[in-house]
Amino acid sequence: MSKRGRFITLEGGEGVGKSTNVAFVEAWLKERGIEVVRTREPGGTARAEAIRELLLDPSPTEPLSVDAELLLVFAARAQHLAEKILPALERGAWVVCDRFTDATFAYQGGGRGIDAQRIAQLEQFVQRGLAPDVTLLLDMSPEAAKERLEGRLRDLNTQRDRFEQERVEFFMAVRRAYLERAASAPERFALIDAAQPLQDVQVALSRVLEERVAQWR
Ligand code: Z5A
Repeated sequence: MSKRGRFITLEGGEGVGKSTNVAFVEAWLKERGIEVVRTREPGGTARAEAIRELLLDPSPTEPLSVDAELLLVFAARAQHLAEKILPALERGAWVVCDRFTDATFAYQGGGRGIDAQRIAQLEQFVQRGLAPDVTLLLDMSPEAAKERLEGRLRDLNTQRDRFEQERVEFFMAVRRAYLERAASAPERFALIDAAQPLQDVQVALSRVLEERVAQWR
């Protein structure tokens, strides 16, 4: 039987460089001969991506209730776990995921104000104890991250999604919640300064990966 794979997540506010660095982490692991499944949340499978559409839809005609948002996030996660994450880990592949449940504690908890214990109940129900082996938290000020995204929104001429329309106070609360979670589980989290030039961010990520891979192999 193959050894269970490792589960690596990247977290942080919008525009901190998660998508860019998920690709970097995937390439770094593949260069070392590791089978990698790269994925993201909300989403990662066809049905979970359909739920993502509902979550991001900025249509003002029917506001999404805070509880419905929380349950949709976990419905997408349940599907993602069953269809993609758990089968990959079980066959020995490593999973690199752009956001996971820490995002729920940060956005629905810190941002929307849902009690962390309620989120933890759903986490237990859906994940049955599964947690990432390491979480790479890319941290920078929301104002600076927003500036990065403004350029992209202008270049691509795209509409802001439901979360991108939130005010800076929302993203400050999200950042605080992420930092509190990192402080409460320092053995799982690696905190990376995402305001550095990309090359320096990736040097920092490589250091963490080298250390963890050496421990795990
Ligand atoms: N959400 C939730 O509420 N609850 C949950 O449980 C989960 C999610 C799982 C969609 O996520 C939304 O779902 C999310 C929270 C919610 N909304 N928000 N906010 P998403 O991951 O798709 O959304 P996102 O965070 O907005 O992704 P993003 O805008 O693509 O940001 P990113 O992936 O962190 O950044 P990036 O695309 O890699 O980089 C942004 C730009 O900066 C790009 O032009 C890069 O080339 C540039 N960049 C990257 N790094 C650097 C450095 N170091 N220097 C300079 N420029 C850089």
